[in-house]
Amino acid sequence: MKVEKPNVGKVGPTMTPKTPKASTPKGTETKAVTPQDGFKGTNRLIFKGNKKKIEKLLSKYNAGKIVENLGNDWFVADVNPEKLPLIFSSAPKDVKVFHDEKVELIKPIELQRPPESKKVSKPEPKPIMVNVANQVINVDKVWKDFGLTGKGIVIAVVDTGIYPHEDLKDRITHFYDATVDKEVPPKDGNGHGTHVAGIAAGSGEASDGKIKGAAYDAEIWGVKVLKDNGYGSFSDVIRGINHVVEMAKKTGKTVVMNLSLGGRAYRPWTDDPVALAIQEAAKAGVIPVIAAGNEGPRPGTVATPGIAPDAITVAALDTKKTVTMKDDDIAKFSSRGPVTNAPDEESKHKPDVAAPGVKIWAPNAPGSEIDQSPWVEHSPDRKYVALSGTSMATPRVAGASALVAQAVLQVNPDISKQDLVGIVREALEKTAKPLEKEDPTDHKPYNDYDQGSGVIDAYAAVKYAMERAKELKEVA
Ligand SMILES: [Ca+2]
Repeated sequence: MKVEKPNVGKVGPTMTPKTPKASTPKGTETKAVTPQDGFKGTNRLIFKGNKKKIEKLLSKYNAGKIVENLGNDWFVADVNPEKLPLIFSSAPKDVKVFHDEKVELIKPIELQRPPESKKVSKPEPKPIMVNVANQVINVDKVWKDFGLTGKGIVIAVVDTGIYPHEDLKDRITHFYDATVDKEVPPKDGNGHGTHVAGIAAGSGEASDGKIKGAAYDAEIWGVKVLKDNGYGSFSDVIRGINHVVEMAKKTGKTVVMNLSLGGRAYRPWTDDPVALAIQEAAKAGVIPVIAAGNEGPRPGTVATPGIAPDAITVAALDTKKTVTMKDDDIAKFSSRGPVTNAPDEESKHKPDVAAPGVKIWAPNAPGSEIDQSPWVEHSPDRKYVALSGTSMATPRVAGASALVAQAVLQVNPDISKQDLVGIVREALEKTAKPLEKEDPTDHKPYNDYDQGSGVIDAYAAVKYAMERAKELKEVA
């Protein structure tokens, strides 16, 4: 019997990026930036390629020098602004050149209140709502029937950091601040990364188990790539991604990487450095789960690096706080496909799956920007906050991915990391349940540009993945 190898990506081995255009890409013209943005300047170029060749190119035109090594043959150089066009047009074919650009966390909806709503008084703290999210995607059934909890799997949270909340602190085994290139104790002055980590892997310790992440016994790595105000640069995000890949190689661990961040995607993924770094991570056996963005319901709003073909890109479901899916909708804010400027038909199709992302309770980082926001609802003890966004939908999928990966490794411990990436993705997509109703935002039936394959079903995905892992073991 011939068993098909899982498809790691939708696009296949199209890893050769196109040579960047000689002109300045649209949208990267000089912008007013301040150092507080976490963005270090418009004269910084990101290079991918052989260091000697890059140095030769820079010195030939006396254009500047390499100032940062981002890992995996990615570098940053400070370049004389007058020489920028020359460097773009003169780079050898095997050296890729990109502008360093600004990136930001995908802001929770609660923090995007229109100015007039500032008159509204802060919501009164209410008793903690039990999240229905784990039930909706059948994660609780995976815990109960299979005893899978994410144990032995790493979830790397590439975000604003992680506060050592009771629900998380015992399992944060590694913390790296990519914005200063240092290992430091876990911290999060923003609160976004803490909330995200809790949705992926929180134990529920501070809530008697009420507010749990999907993979509540997974190991957690925190990678801070965004400043406390939520902004950062492509270069720091690439450094963070490469750090996760290096750590995965060094430890041999199975790693799911969550990115609830993004920037406007105005170029094909083949010309986008962060999307390319994600592609490399997936090829190296790391499972990338990425938020679609909160720019919906307008079509063509999926953010980068969510446009990367090998990313599992996540849309936000509004469960209406009920377990039944009959009343569910894709959240209005959830970014919709098709991917703009996709280089081919296949990579137009994003997002990939959907998961609950409206009013999600998860750990609060005390003193953080989110904690201090007057628009955010807290639990009475202030241990948890409720937030909405594709940022909140994504880590639930990352947690479910960890459960699926754990199941696959139980059946087939010798499976290659690349096959594992492919099986996790395939299992989540093939078993997802699409909403079969009208999207109230455009009065058309929901399609795959709204919800991808549909709402994930962790239980069905685990069963599917175990079968596939068994098949692969038999042919090995
Ligand atoms: Ca519902």
